[in-house]
Amino acid sequence: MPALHEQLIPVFEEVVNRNPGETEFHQAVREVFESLGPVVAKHPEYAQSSVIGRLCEPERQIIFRVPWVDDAGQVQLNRGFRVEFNSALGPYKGGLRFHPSVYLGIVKFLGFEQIFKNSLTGMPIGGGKGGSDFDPKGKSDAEVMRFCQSFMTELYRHIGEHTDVPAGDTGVGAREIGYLFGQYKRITNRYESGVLTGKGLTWGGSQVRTEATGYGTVFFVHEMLHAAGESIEGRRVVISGSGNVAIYAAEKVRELGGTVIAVSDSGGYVVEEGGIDLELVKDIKLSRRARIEKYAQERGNGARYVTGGSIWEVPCDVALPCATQNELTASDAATLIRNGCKVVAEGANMPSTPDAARAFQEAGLLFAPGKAANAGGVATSALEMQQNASRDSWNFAYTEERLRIIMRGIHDRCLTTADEYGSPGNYVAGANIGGFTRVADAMLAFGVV
Ligand code: NDP
Ligand code: 2IT
Repeated sequence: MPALHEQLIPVFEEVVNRNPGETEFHQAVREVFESLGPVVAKHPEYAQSSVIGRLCEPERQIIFRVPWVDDAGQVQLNRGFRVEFNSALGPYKGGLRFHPSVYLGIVKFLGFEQIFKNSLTGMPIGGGKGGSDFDPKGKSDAEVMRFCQSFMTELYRHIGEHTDVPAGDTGVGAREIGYLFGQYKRITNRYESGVLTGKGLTWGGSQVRTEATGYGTVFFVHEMLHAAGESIEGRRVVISGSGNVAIYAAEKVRELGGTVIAVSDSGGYVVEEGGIDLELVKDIKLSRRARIEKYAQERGNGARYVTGGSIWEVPCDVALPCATQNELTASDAATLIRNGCKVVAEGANMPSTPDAARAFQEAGLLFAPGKAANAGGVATSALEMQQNASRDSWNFAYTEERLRIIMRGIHDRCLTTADEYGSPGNYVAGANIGGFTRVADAMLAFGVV
C-alpha cells in the first residue's frame, strides 16, 4: 500500500475510527487520499480549513425501517438508507441500490465516490447514495411495489428536486423508479418530475438515461484509445455483469465494431468466441429476470457457461468490469495483464481491488477508474433534471451527443489534471484530483459549514 501524505494520515485514521467496520468506505477514502498528496503540498488552504476531513463526514445519514407484506401475507422487514454526503455543488444526487449486501458502509463508499464523480461531470450536482438490504430476486411485481411504497413513505420527507434526487443502481431500474415516483406523487400531491431520475419516457424520463452508463463507459474507452492513436474496432471485449451497465456497454461496443465475447452474472459467466448475442442476453436478464446460465442452454452455437471460475480468465484486449465492488482481484489483474489486455475501464463502482488497480497502472495499461468511466449515467440524470426543470424533452440523437461531449470533457479533464499534478497519463490521479478540487473550492467559498 503506498504511503499517504503526512498531513492525510491523521485524517484517514479519524475516518477509520469514526466509521468502524465500514471497510468499503475506508477503501474508497484511502483510494482518493493516495492521489491527494500533491494537492495538499500545493494548496495548504485545504488543510488549514479541514476541508478534507469535512468531506469525509456525510452532511446527513438517514437509516429507517421498511416494513412490508409479502404475497403470503407475512410481514417482512428491511432497512432503508440515504446518505446525503455533500451538497457543495448542487442537490445530493446518486442512485438507490437494492441488494442483500447493502449496509451503511456500502452506501457510504458509494456516496463518497459519487461526490467526486458528479464533480468531474462539471454539472451542478452534489453527492449522495441510498438503498436497502431488500433482495428483489425472486420477488413478485406486487411485492416489489409494496416494498417501494413503504420505502418511499419514509424517504419522501428527505428528498426533493432542490434537495436530494435519487435514481437507480444495482437492483433498481425503471420498474422500481416507477413505483417510487408514484408513491412520492401520491404522498406529496405534487408532480415534481425532478425528484427522481431514470423515469419512464412518457412521464418525465430522458432519452438515453437507460443506456447512458454503459454507453458512457465505452465513449470513455473510445477517448482513451483515440488519444493513443487507436480504436475499439476489431477488439475482443470481456464485460462482467449482465445488468443495466453491462448490457448497454456491450451494445455500444458492438456499434463501434468491437466484439463482446463474454458476460456474467453472480452465478457464473458465458463465453462465445464469435460474439455474444446481445438480444438473447437482454431477453434473459431484462425481460425474464432469469440466470445467465440460460444463455448457453438456449443459444448452442459453441456458447459455454462456466461457474466457479473468473470471467477475467477469458483472454481479451479490453476488460470492462460492470458488476460490483471488488469483483476484480490482484490475481485477476495478473491474468488479464499476462493475457495481453490493453484497456480496463470500470463501468461498476470500485470493481477493482486496490492491488488490482495498482497492478494495471504499474503495467502501463490504459486504466479508467469508475468515477470517470461510469459518470455518464449520473451526467445523463443531470440532463434529465435539466429537461424536467425546463419542461422540455430532447430527442435521442441530441441527448446522446450531449453525453458524448460530457465523456470527452471528463476524459480531457483527467488528462489535464494528471499532467498539472505530475502524473501524466494517469487517469486515477486525474479523476481524483479533478473531482476533488472543484468540490473543495466550493466548500472553501462557503466557510465552515
Ligand atoms: P444491475 O442490477 O442492473 O446489474 C448488476 C449485474 O451485476 C447483474 O448482472 C448481477 O448479477 C451482477 N452482479 C452483482 N453482483 C455480482 C457479483 N458479486 N458477481 C458477479 N456478478 C454480480 O446493476 P447495474 O448494472 O445498474 O450496476 C452495476 C454496477 O454499476 C454497480 O457497481 C453500480 O453501482 C454501477 N453503476 C450503475 C449505474 C447506473 O446508472 N445503473 C451508474 C454508475 C455505476 P445477478 O443478476 O446474478 O444479480
Ligand atoms: O453510481 C451511479 O453513478 C449511479 N448509480 C447513477 C446515479 C444517478 O443519479 O443517476
